Formats: sequence, C-alpha cells, structure tokens
Amino acid sequence: TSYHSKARTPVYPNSDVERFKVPNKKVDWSVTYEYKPVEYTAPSVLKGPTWADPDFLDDLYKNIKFNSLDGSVNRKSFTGNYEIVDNKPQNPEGRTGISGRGLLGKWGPNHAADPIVTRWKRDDENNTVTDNKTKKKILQFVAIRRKDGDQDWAIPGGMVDAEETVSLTLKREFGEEALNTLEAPQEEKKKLESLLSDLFEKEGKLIYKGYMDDPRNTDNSWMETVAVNFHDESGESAGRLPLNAGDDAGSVRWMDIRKDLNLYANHISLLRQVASNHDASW
Ligand code: RP5
Ligand code: MG
Ligand code: MG
Repeated sequence: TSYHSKARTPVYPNSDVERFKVPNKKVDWSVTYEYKPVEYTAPSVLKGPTWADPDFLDDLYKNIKFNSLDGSVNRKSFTGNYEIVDNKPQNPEGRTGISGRGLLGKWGPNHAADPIVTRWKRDDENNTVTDNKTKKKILQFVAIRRKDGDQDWAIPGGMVDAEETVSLTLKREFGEEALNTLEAPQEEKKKLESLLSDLFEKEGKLIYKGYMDDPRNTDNSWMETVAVNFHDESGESAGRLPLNAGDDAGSVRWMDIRKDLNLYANHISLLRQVASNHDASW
C-alpha cells in the first residue's frame, strides 16, 4: 500500500514551498528520522477567515477542544483519537514534510463530503455500453475540474460547514460545483433545487469514511471525508442533469470510470469501490 503519497507531493499546492523529503520508510512517526519539516500556513489562512481556526500563538488557540465535538466544529477523527504533540494535533497517517496548516483552516481533521453521482454509459440508441476488454458495463460519474493546485479532475466534494450535516454538504457541494446553483437566476434555482432533492433524498450508498490523502495535508492538518454514491440506474434522473460548472469547479462532465484515471487526492480509490459495488468495468 502507498498511503499518503499525495500528502508528500514535493511542492505544496498554490505555493512554491517545498516539503522536507519524507521517504516511504520514514512516513510512520514511530520510525526515527532526522526530520525538519518546513513550517507553512498559507497567507489566506493566517488572515483569519471565518472557516479558519486561530493561529497557534493566538490566545484563543487554547480553547480548541481536540478529539471532540467542539461547539459546531467536529474535531473527531474517523481514524480514532489522534495524538497531540507539543500542543498540536499529529497527522495519523504520518509525516508530510510540512508543519502548520498549509491551506487548511482547521488544526487536526478538516471534514469534507464527496458525492459520487453515477449512471451507466449509453450509446445513441440508449443502450448501455460494455468495455471490450473487461466485458463489463461502463459506469460514469460526474467529475469536476478543480481550479486549485494542478487543476486535477475530481469528485465535486467540499468542506462540511459549521452546523451542517454531511447529507446537506453532499447535496450543497454537488449543486454548487456541478450545477452552479450559486449563480443561477431565482427561477432556475428552484428547478435545480427540486432536481437536487430528487437525487439526494434517496439514501445513497456509503463508500468511505476516513482519512483522505490530499495534497494540502500537513503534519498538523489533514482532510477526512465521507463519500456517498448516488446512482441513477435508468439514466433518466441524475443522468439528465443540466451540468454547469460553478464555485471551485472550472469544468464539469460525465467521465467514464476506469482504473487508469488520474484524479485529485485519492479519489480513484473511492471510484474503485463504486465500480466494484455495481460490478462495473474497471
Ligand atoms: C478532498 O478535498 C475531499 O475528498 C473533497 O473532494 C475535497 C474538499 O475540499 P474542497 O473541494 O472544498 O477544496 O480531500
Ligand atoms: Mg465547493
Ligand atoms: Mg470542492
């Protein structure tokens, strides 16, 4: 297994900060290593937007309740209790070459949700399409192209806002990034809202809950996600959504799921699970 490799990409996203090199064998905190991580918290985070925690040197830092539900912020990790070392949360997956928060607002876990909306690939006659090699039907998911970092294609996920339930985040982020609900005119907004409700009211299938190997992760801040699959078997509901990129998405489209896709973070492993659940081509 090669966990936590995006969290060690040499140059930190949206910056020219180079991570201290961490070879595979030195990722684990229990392995001794002459380790001097580079301290980095992005200026956008240090500015103190509402979604960001106080800085380490701020008096308010002491009020943060790690490993618990801290007011409206969930600081629990899906990985279990994380260590607090020198008063800072320690990445449960190991070293990343950077200390501080980088682009992430929260010390410790930063919770996100990933809606994986799928349909079967169909030809002009509306018949499902089978892959020549695997002899299995090809599944498609709604992919967005991120505007940050390497502008990778990704699942249209996003951060769980304060006071928000994960199921609301799934629906809201899909709306913002794949349907551009934020910029839709009032009338249009209502229509999109009802399409979204149809799709997200049926219970999705939980794909994953846990640590996400994200290029923004640091030794003290990391992404965790809940990924849920919403599948349109007939292709007549989600399959016909009016895709329109918005917010953090530069483009959006239906993308064939295949094992050689090069996607953001560790999104490919979520799709592997989805393909397997549907016995789709992989
Ligand atoms: C990834 O970052 C998650 O899997 C999710 O897709 C995404 C959330 O961050 P933003 O899209 O809000 O930047 O780790
Ligand atoms: Mg978003
Ligand atoms: Mg997003």
